[in-house]
Amino acid sequence: MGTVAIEEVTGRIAENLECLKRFTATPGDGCTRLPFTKEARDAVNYLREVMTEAGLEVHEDEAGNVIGILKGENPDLPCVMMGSHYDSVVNGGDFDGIAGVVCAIEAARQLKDEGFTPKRNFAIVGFCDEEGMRFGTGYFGSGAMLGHRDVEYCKHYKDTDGISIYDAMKGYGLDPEKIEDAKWPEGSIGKFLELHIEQGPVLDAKNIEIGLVDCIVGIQRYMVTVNGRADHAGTTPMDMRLDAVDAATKVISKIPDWAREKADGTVATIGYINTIPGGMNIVAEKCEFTVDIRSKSNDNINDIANRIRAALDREVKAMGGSYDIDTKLVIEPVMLDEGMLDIMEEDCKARGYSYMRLPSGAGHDALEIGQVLPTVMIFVPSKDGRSHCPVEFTKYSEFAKASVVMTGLAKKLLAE
Ligand code: HGY
Ligand code: MN
Ligand code: MN
Ligand code: MN
Repeated sequence: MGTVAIEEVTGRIAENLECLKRFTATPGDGCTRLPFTKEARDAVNYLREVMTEAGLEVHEDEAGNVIGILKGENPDLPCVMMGSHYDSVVNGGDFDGIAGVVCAIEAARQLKDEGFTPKRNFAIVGFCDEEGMRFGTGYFGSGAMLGHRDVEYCKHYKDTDGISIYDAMKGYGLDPEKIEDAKWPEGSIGKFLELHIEQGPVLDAKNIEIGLVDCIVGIQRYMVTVNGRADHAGTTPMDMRLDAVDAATKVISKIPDWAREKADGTVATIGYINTIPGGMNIVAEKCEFTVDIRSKSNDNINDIANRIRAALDREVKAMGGSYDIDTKLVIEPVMLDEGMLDIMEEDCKARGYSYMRLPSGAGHDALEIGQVLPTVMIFVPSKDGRSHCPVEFTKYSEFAKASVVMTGLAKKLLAE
């Protein structure tokens, strides 16, 4: 059996992704597929069907990941794993994460269609809750696979309705007490490959077809709550207030400049601000806000996090209140595997695909897995660099090109 025509690869990827667009809580307004929801369940059921049709042995683990195995001659060898996440942000795009899951299934289909029998297992994974959108965390499924998530973690983090990961998992039909069973045995995963949209402007602006990702930024995420005192907005003199918003905004307004000053791509984002009780004629008792800091330099991230703490000490003390910081995520930058990047670079040259090496400013399951295993990513262009919004777009033919290049890498690794 010969290699699969690129047109057929394009068609199969398109069919799967067009079907998956249905599984959103906000039809007509982007993809909203949060973990442990009906939309997640429907998407996983569809992925199970497609994995089964592709000849994979399918199961779901205790963390909500969906896994399809293309059996190798010697299943005891460390497997080659390829995948991405099936969850999304709110009102996000139709390709972030899920396209990497579909292209991983397509890689297995291509190898089966060629009659290729791998020496070792080829594990195709759709990860649960990479985004951290619902609970403010991130990399839940990939972290659990590595043994980095436990029952206490599941009980601690809650969504804005006060539902913990623990209770959300139970509602989804999982047993959170067994979360640690999602860990794969030491040494059972050899290498991890992830295909993903760039989510930034570089490839599209340079009209380059393939991104070979050489590093992924580190990320720190916090939920800060400034505690003041609720008072009447009309009768309370300015010098008698414990105004949580006044203190919080004095800190918030400084954070973007601290990132800009680094002048090396470091970024800091305040994505969520909320006041409690939230009345226009009530001096806010509390002001909560998220901080998302990213950089290729871990020192830069730590420096900005420390400056935030120092500013909170100063401004909140002056206001007479207090503050709490809930640490949601701390993950260091990761360098990806040069050897695997070189193999894909040679293949791009042979196929005549334009390519470039570039860093990832977005976090990915590869960021979590790359902390401990040889990992590589391949990017496809994002139209106008837009992502995490309904206009996110990549041509299916662009996915197909990256898919055949990553499948070529997988085939080499599976033949060893
Ligand atoms: O936030 C991110 O970078 C990713 O999309 N989860
Ligand atoms: Mn993603
Ligand atoms: Mn994302
Ligand atoms: Mn990501």
